Amino acid sequence: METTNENKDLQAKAGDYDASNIQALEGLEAVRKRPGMYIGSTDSKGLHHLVWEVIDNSIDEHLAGYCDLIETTIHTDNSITVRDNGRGIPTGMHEKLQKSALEVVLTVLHAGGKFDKNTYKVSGGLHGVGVSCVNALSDYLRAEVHREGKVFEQEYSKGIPQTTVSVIGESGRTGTTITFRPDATIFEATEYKYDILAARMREMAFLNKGIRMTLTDERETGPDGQYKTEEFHSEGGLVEFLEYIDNSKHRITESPIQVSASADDVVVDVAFQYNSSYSENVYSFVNNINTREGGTHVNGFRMAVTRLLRQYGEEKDLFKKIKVKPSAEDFREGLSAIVSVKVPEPQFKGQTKGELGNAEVTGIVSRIVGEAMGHFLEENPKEARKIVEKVVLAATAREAARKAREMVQRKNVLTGSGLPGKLADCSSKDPAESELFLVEGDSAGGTAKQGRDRVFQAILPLRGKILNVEKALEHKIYENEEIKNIFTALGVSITEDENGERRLNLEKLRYHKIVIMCDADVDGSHITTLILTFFFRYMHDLVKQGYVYIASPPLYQVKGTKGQFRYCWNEIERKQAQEELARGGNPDSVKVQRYKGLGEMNAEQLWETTMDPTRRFLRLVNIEDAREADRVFSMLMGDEVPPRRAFIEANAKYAKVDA
Ligand code: 0RA
Repeated sequence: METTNENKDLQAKAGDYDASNIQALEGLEAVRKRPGMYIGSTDSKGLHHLVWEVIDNSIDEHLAGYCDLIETTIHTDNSITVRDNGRGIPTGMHEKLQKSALEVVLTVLHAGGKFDKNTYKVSGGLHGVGVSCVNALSDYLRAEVHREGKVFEQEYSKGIPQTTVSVIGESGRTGTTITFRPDATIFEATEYKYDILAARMREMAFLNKGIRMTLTDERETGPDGQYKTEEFHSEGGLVEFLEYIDNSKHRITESPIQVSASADDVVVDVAFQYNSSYSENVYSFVNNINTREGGTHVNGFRMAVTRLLRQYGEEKDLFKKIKVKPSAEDFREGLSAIVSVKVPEPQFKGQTKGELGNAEVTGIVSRIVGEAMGHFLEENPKEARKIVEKVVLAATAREAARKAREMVQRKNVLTGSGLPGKLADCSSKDPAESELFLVEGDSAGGTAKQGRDRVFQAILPLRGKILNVEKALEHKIYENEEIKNIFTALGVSITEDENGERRLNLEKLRYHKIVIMCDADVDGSHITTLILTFFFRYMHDLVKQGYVYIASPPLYQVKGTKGQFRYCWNEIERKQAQEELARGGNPDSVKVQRYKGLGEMNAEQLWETTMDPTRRFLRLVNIEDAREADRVFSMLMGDEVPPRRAFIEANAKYAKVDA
């Protein structure tokens, strides 16, 4: 047979095609072999990451001005559908690779980014690896594209095409729909958590104003027979975000200070305000990703605020009342802010890559925020004065707190060992194996003392409501008996450097597990929230380093007729135990005891259910839990009534179950 030039061409292309297929397969094989390298982990976090990977692409379409709706559905088998109304993934022939662009996007690592002009992609971070990773890690994936009047479809399994790209109909709209089911042989966790998806979508809606995101859970049907569903949408953007996080706080300025500007390809969006609380609350983002540890953008923001306020206060001679110079920290008390930047090539630092490293960003943010702050102070002299008065108050309180702290610390030296009288210490002196239980109430404290293993478990009973940290001034906190006991029992102290920055000194920490043990009822959970709030505000590093835990006492004891019994931690276990213990007998003879408080258990029961390391459940508290406790707490205890009422009403049904 004769070989024409045309045929040669085709053969050459077929050769390229094979080669590109092999490359794509090798790429996706690498993702399956080392998924952690691409999506961080294969636990619940990695599982949820797959959803963000897909949604990020739809958000990119929004940023490019083509998409205003992203609908996400969790199906009963924990597969996910993300549907957007963007341009649709291109379906034409990719010249070089000789296959549909759709297939390229779905099989070639990082291919998504090569196509579009959007420069605000995340590199170095975990997002931005591309839909192809999701494809590789799914045992089923289907892509449907509406584009150029047609509907295209292709199906995959573990990244391998099961069909070619085919036209299955006509369409009058554009958009992409991706359905995927994570491969259960790769992920340890396969269950999607509604709350995790909802929280991040709420955040994305605030950060990308105008986008409409919906979340539907087909695993849950309401009383009306409809699936559980929610819509996230914000026209106000960062200002609304700020209102959401500061919801229960009493703000001292009329409306937030806001700035959106860009310089040198860095886009800066900031909203901030002062409230009457004592803590700083800065949420920061780079390319829509939360930078939990801040970084150069946050530094630039803080520098600008401090610089402008200091200048203003000095010019107007407003600091004359205080003996000490206001420290940087004094300018941050009661400051709430959202700092969001878009950076073309972000460098992430730190162990969790949660900190922006790009040095050039500090100056850019500082300049932009400084300018906006300058205008604000000039145009709003009344508000400016209120903010500076707050700084003066902070500096005064810091001075009083330092004196109070020194008193406490000096006293400890005078009383010898300095350990609180109420502490039942353990005999071990090795912090790594020692545990401190903070127990609500003297009576439960007594039971815990009898039940514990005294070699490595110490007990510190705390009386009732310790102290309302929200309202108390800092020096009052150090004067509070229970708080002082916690400090001295733990062996930690707070020191202040020459700039007025406070540090928690953990060198003499006496226990590496600090366990909060409260009743399993509404009061107990309030006290847990209160203690967590205290830790969040005053012992941040303790939480950050993973030393703080919450004990989980059982909710029920189910007793059979022959003396057999089971402890249960939830409703499912209770039902199971009731069925099992009744087996063959009369279900009514099975007795259920609801433990309302720790006091209803004897020492032995408390040991076997809640304290024995081989049988107990301890929940490690992370900084997000503590931050949420702080938020809930300011809502419950703060001075704004309406949000508190709304919260209590919304949670009334839970309160009843617990009561
Ligand atoms: C490559 C190029 C273009 C868009 C996309 C990919 C795209 C990917 C996803 C993933 C989920 N939804 C998506 N929407 C779009 C640009 C398209 C063009 O230039 O018309």
